[in-house]
Amino acid sequence: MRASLASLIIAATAAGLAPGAQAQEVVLRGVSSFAENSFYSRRFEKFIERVNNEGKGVLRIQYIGGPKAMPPFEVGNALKNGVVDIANVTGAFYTNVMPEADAWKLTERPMAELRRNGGFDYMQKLYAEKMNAHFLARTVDNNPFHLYLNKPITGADLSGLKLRITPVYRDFFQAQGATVIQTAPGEVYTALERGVVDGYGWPITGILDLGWHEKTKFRVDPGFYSAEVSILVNKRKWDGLTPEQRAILIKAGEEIEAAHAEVVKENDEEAAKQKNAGIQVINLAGSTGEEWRKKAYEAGWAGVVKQSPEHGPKLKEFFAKPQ
Ligand code: 173
Repeated sequence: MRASLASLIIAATAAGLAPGAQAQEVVLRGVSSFAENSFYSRRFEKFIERVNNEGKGVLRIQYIGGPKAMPPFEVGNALKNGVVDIANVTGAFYTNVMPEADAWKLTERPMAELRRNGGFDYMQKLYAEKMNAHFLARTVDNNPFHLYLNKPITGADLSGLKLRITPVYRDFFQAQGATVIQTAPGEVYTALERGVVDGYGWPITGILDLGWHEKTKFRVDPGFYSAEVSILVNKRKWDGLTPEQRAILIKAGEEIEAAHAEVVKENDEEAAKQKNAGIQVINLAGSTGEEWRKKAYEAGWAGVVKQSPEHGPKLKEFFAKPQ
């Protein structure tokens, strides 16, 4: 009796591991580093819906939630260590794990081109080596960052201003003379309300979702860089998926990247909403504006190369606009 029970267990285990056996539904635990149902989570949330529809019985994403579930700057480590399996996160939030990830903000070529020119593959290798991660898809591109202020400026000089930053803006704003303090997005509203900061960096979209328009007087134009938010999968988990399971994720990811052009329309809609909310534009026109953008890229790349002397220059070759 005892022996036959043991042999049954062995047989059942072998069947479970045998190639070609019906795989069990895999559940991936997912988090977003942005507030649930806000602009920077919405594409990921649609992606989850799509995956869960197409993956019935094969693959499912269990959405744990946004920053209430996990602080944004901890998402990178949590993904690396397998505390979560899939994450919607921007490179600036995990420079502690992989400093090079912040370079995505400097891409001046579409992802489709980077996937052809070797730039994407170069990064994918770094994700595997440094972060135990598989880069699935970029959810946001074509989406410039701006400086938002409560005190007016007349030129590119930011000295005397205290600004909220993440690694995205640090090198640029400091080069222009600002004092900077890093906070997660969740702390921006209170920092503005209490006058702890005179302004902040943020992309063109999402301010109204977060209520920040109530505490914001000015937006500085032109914008600079291109916001990057992407879906990453823990590499061990990814490697353990069947081809069928991976195909579901790949397809849903490809659909997102194929729709990057749509972001431009959303940028324009959001600028109109900001205007209606009373946010005034400080337009650094003509050569001042050109200089502003030029300095942003110079300071940005200098920062990336300083953080990663080995990979920074290579990434610039792939990502920057051809000279
Ligand atoms: O400002 C930020 O918190 C930030 O770095 C960011 C990056 C991408 C999208 C939105 C915000």
